Amino acid sequence: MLSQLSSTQAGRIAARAAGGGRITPQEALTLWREAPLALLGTVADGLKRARSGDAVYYNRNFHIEPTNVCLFRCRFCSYRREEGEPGAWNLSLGQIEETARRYRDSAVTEVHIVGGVHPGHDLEFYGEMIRRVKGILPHVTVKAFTAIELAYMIEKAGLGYSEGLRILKEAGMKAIPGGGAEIFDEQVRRRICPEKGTTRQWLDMHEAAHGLGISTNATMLYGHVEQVEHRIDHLERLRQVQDRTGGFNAFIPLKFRSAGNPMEGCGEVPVTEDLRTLAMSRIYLDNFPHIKAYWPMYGKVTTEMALSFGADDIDGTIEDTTKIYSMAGAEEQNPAMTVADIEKLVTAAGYRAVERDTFYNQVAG
Ligand code: V47
Repeated sequence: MLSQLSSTQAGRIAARAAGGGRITPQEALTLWREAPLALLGTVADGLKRARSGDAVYYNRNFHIEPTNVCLFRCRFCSYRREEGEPGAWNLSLGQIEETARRYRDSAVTEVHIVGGVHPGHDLEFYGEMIRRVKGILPHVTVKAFTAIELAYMIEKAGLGYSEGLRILKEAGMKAIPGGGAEIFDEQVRRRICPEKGTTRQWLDMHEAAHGLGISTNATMLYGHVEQVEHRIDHLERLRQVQDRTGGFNAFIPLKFRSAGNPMEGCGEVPVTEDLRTLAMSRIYLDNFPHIKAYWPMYGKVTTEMALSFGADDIDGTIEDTTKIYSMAGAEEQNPAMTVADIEKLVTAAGYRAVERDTFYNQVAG
C-alpha cells in the first residue's frame, strides 16, 4: 500500500513515518487532510507493532470520583454541579474509605482518583485521602488528580509544584492521570473552558512530576470547536515535553461526547475521525510508548477497531465506577468489563491481551 502511494505527497510522508522518521507539524497537516484512512491505519499499526508486537494492554482498575462540585464551569462538561444542586455529590473521607474497602479482596492493581475542583478541599485533605486509601489497599497503585486539581490544591497551599507533589508522593500518589489538558491552544481553551487552569499550569505540573519520577499520562479533548491545526499543536507541545523528560506513559485522545452540556450543539465527530485521530497520535508522538483507546468513552465497537489504528491499550475493568462519560451520553452507561470480556474484545481484533500494572509491567497471570 505504501509503495502504491509514493507518488503523492501524503504517501511519501507516510512512507517516511512508517520507517520511524519524525514528521513535522506541516507534514502532519498534509497526512491528516489527505491520507486515506486505511493508509494511516497501516502506518500506525506498523509503529505500534514495532513497539509492542501484538500485545494490547489493560489493567484491573476502579475509579473514585470524590466530588462533581467544581469551581470551573467548563462548557464541555456534563458532570459538574453546584454545591447543593440535585445530582451533586461530595464524598467524605469515611465514604471514600468505604469505597476502597469494597476492593480489599479483589485483584485490582490501580485506583484512579479524579473529580471536580471543590473550593472547600485542600492539599491536606487530598493527602489524607490518599493515605486512607493506601491504608486499606496497600498493594494498589494510586493514580490521582488531574494537573488542574493539583495546581489548585498546591497553589492554595502556597507551595511550588515540586514541593506539593512531593507531599502527595509521600502520601502514596505514584502516578498522575492525563485529564485537564483539553486543548492547549489558548484561544480555543478560552472558548471551551475559560475559567479552567491554563495550558502553562498543565504542562508545568507534568514536567514537575516527571522531575520527581512520577509518571503521568496526557489527554486531548477533540471533536468540538477545534481545528486539525489545534490538535497538531497539542501533540507538538506534548512531544516537546516528552523529548525533555521521557515521563509520559500513555497518550489518550478523548472524543467529545455531546449530551447534557452547553456545547451539545457541536455534535460528535464520526468514528472515522476517531480512528484518524488515534492513528495520527501514534504517528506524531514517536516518543510516547503507549496510545490508549479509552473504552468507556469510545464504546466497545470503536475500541475494537481502534486497535488496528495504533492503540495498544484500552484502559481497564473500571467496575462501573466512573460517571464522566455516561453523563455525557456515551453508549456505556454502566462501564464495566470482566477480564474475559476484555480478552474477547482484544482477540476478536486480532491482538493478544496483556494485563499490565500502572507502569506497564506485565502482571503475572
Ligand atoms: O479532562 C469531560 C474529559 C477528562 C467530557 O490518564 C470529556 O489514564 C469527552 O482525563 N466528552 C477526564 N470528554 C478523564 C481523563 C482520563 C480518562 C481515562 C484515562 C485517563 C488516564 C484519563 O474527561 C477531562 C475532559 O477532557 N471530558 N467531559 C465530554 N463531555
